[in-house]
Amino acid sequence: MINKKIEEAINKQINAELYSAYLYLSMGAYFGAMNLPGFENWMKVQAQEETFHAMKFFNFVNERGGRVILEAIDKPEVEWDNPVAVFEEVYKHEQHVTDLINKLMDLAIKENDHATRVFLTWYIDEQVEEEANASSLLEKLKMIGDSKNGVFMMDHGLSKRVFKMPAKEED
Ligand code: OFO
Repeated sequence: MINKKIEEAINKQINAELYSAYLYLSMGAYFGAMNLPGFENWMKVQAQEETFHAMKFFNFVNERGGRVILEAIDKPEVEWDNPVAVFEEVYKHEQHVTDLINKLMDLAIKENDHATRVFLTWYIDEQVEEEANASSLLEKLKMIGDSKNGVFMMDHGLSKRVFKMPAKEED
């Protein structure tokens, strides 16, 4: 049986992950309107990953005999000044999510909840990757600067991204 404090904290994190999905979908819509379908695709795949993160927490709460409570999701921003501004926000947002996951881990340790502690290590690793991806795309965009050619090349590269279910979750 899951402890109430942990259940509440995970329910909040489910909302944060779904907000992340919503934010990235909004960024995808922004890129779609800019005629950058590769960037749009990257954001849509990112939104799928965030939904997966939320569902992994959702299933964990259920498995441990807890109750998932879904709250309203905040409205995300809809406009940015340019692609660099978008990826600055992605990077900042992922650092914020890392902080949330670290706080969840602190709570699991404080509450002696070993199952949650072990479960959260997946998210700790995932956040290292999330921050690295955001930071590397941000750096690339900064290097490209005002070159339209560079942005179109990058757009082509990002159009190849597909959502992959993490191997352990497939069966
Ligand atoms: Fe769920 O990792 Fe991004 O936000």
